[in-house]
Amino acid sequence: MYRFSLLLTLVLAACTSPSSQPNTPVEVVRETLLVDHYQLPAFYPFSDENSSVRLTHRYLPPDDPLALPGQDQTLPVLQADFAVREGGYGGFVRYYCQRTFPSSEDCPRAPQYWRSYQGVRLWLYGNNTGKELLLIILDGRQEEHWAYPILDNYSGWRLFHIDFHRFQRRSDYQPEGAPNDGLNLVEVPGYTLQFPSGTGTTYLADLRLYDAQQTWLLDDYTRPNLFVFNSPEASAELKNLRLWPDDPEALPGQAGPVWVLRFDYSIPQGSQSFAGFIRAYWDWPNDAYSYQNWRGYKGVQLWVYGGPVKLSLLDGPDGRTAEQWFYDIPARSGWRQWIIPFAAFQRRADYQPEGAPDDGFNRTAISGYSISPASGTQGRLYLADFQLYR
Ligand SMILES: [Ca+2]
Ligand SMILES: [Ca+2]
Repeated sequence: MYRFSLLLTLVLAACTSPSSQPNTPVEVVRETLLVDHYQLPAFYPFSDENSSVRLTHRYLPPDDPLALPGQDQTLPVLQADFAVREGGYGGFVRYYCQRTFPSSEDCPRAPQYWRSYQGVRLWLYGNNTGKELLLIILDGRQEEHWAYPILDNYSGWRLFHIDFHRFQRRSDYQPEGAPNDGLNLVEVPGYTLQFPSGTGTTYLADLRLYDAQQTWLLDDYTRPNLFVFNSPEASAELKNLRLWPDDPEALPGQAGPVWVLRFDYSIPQGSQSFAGFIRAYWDWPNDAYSYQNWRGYKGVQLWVYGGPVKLSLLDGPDGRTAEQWFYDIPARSGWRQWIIPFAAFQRRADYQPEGAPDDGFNRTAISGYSISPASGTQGRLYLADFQLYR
C-alpha cells in the first residue's frame, strides 16, 4: 500500500537544445543538463483586479507550428495569456520554494546563488507590439527589484542573452524594506515577468544562466512533484535543505550554497517492507504525470551521499504504468558522483507497475525516477545535482 505524501523540490529538467541564433554574443556550449537541483519551482500570476494573467504549461512537439528554431524533440514551454488594462499591471512571479504552497506569500523561499554566472538567457515569443515586457530579478531576501526591459519588436521566437550588468535597479517600484545595495546575486528567491498593457499571448522556454564556458538550466518550465512511499512498518521522510561550504556534509569543492535532498529511512527486513520516493514530472493543471524526452543523452550523473540505493527510471509517459529500469548504486561514505550510462540500466524483475509494457528502454518519454533503499536497511541519504550528459 503506497502512502503518497506531496512534497517539494525543484527540478530543472532536461530538454532539447535549440540552436543559437548567429547574432548571440556568447558561444553556448552545453555538455550536461541539470535534471534536479532539489528546489521547487512555483509560478504565481498576479494583476490588478481589472486585468488578468493565465499561465499554462505546455509541451511542444517538433512539428508544432509554435516549435522553436531547430527544435528536434518535444520541448516544455510556459504559455502566458494576459489582458492588462491601460494603467494597470499584470505578470507572474516565479519563486524557488522549499515546499509547494498555493500562494506566493506562503512559499518558503529557497534562494539560488547566481553570482558565479555572467547573465541569464531565455527564449521569448514576440508579437511585434512595440511595447516592453519587464524581466525582473528579485535580489536578496527583501527582493530588491532589478529590471531589464525587453522590447517586443519582433515576431516568433527569439533567444536573448542578458548580462547581469544590463539590469537596472527599478526606480518606479521597490518592495517595502528592499535595500539599495546593488545586484548581489547571492540569494535570488526568484524572478518576475511583467506584461505591457493590452491583450496577448507569449511563450517562454529554456531559461538558463550562462557564463563564457557553459550554461546551466534554470527553468525548462516543467513542474516537479515528489511522492514518498513506504509500507506500514517502514518509515521515510524527505527534506530539502541548503548546504554551505563549511557544513560537514558539503560537497567536494563546493563554492556557494547548494540545495540538496535529504532522505531518512528505516526499512525492516522482509519482502513486504519497502520505502522510497518518486520524483515525478508533473502536469499541475491536470494533476497528472508529464514527461521528458531523454533520447540524445548517454546517461545520468548525480551526487549521492550514503546508500546503497536503487535508482529506477520511469520509462513511459505516465509514471503509474511506466516500465521501470534500474541501477543499483553501492554504498559509499561521503559524497560520490555517479556517472551511469543508460546501457548499465536493467529492467526491474522484482517490480513493475500494472500495465507496464516490456518494450525496451526507449527513453522518449521519461515520467520521473524513484529512489528506493533495500529492505533491512536504515539511514540517511543525500542527493544533489542530478543531470543528463551527452
Ligand atoms: Ca541587492
Ligand atoms: Ca519501455
